[in-house]
Amino acid sequence: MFESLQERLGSILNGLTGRGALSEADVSAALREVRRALLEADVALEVVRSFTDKVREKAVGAAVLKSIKPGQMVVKIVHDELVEMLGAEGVAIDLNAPAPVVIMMVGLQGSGKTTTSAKIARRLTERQNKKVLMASLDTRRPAAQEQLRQLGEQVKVATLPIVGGQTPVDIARRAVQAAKLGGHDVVILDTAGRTHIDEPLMVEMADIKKVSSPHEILLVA
Ligand SMILES: Nc1nc2c(ncn2[C@@H]2O[C@H](COP(=O)(O)OP(=O)(O)OP(=O)(O)O)[C@@H](O)[C@H]2O)c(=O)[nH]1
Ligand SMILES: [Mg+2]
Repeated sequence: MFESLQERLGSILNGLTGRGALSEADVSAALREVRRALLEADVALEVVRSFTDKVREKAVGAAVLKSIKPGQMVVKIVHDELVEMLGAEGVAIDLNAPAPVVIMMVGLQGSGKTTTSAKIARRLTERQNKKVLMASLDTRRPAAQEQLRQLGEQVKVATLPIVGGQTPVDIARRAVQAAKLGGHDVVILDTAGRTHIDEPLMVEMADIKKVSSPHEILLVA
């Protein structure tokens, strides 16, 4: 989103050169594009409003550094504010619990849960020397479990053997059991996504949570 925004802002603001400070009109033109880009990215209207208000406050009258164009200055302010809004400081995954520590991955369809599971598994394995087991609880999308198995192979992290006909709750239970038996430090449960929040999904999530007692539940967005 930020890249497309940068392009759009670039095109409207390229014309503005050689001024000492950002004027109200410069900033307003840029903020129209920012608002549009955020709305297109499905950001809630209220959030968009408060975000653009904050950027306006910082940008109007801001001195433009000699070496850059006013458009680039607005982009920088927008970037800094986005970082601030999304959280400037990273928070480490909390593994401070008896092994196996269960991490449950949740999120809408296609948000990157499976990919992120593998990335986290690799990181924990390589940097924190943890023995990790990943399990796909996605019994709906064809080949979802196979997708995680292949990613596991790529990052050299164990995956729970695939058994046909099991429910997500069955698989969650089996994963925790296997991790206990196998002496794993961490189990990552990759759940199925949906296009929207629906009742069966929420019930399934609650049941998975009940049987696996995750120490961390990570929303992938
Ligand atoms: N550019 C980019 N693409 C990503 C990232 N993470 C995942 N993807 C891609 O996004 C697509 C969906 O990723 P998955 O990890 O399968 O997403 P998912 O949430 O598990 O999807 P479902 O299980 O179908 O709900 C794949 O084509 C990934 O390669 C990322 O960080 N950056
Ligand atoms: Mg997936």
